[in-house]
Amino acid sequence: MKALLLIDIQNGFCPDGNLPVPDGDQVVPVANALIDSGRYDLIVASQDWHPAGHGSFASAHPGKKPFEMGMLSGKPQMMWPDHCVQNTEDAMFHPDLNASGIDFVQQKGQNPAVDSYSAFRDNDQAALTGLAAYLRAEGVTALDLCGLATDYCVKFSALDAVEMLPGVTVRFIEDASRGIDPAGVKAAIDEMRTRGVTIIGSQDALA
Ligand code: VGL
Ligand code: ZN
Repeated sequence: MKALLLIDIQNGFCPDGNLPVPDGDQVVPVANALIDSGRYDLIVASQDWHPAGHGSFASAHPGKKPFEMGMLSGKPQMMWPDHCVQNTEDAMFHPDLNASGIDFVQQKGQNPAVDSYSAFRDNDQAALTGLAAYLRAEGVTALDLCGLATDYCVKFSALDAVEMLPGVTVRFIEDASRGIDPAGVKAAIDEMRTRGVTIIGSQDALA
């Protein structure tokens, strides 16, 4: 059972969004080719889905500016611009993404007191989203992931997939992903590889 996990391909992370990832929209045609390829038995997408005033937003911390470090529930936290607020345009999937091909959507980041980069669990690892149980129940044995952003939500989702889905082959599709910071992207790819994630291109996934 082969699954594709599309991470946060939302307006908010594309060039006109509130937390734009450079060239974030360029993952859309690649993601569509993967969705339409017939290579996957199951297509899952995550959606960053914050309540207004979420604690990861700089605007919730007087005196803090976006992209500074701050604190959230006693832990260091990157202060983000307000982004992907539930039910807003910023939180919708990119309009060109073939969303009709998605079988299951996993929302995350609803708890205002903790951020959730991973589609599998909150950053403090206390609360699970239920995605691992869903993929296990579906009998998934191979998981390919891609999307936005490589150095945050894609990386943490890939590492959690390796840890929480023992026996499942996990691959990261590099050209179907974009990151926020070039040095962060390189470090993220190195870390994923070290932790057992195979790095591939979409041509490998489509082969
Ligand atoms: C993300 C920062 C904050 C992501 C989500 O999808 O990579 N990054 N929220
Ligand atoms: Zn977020």
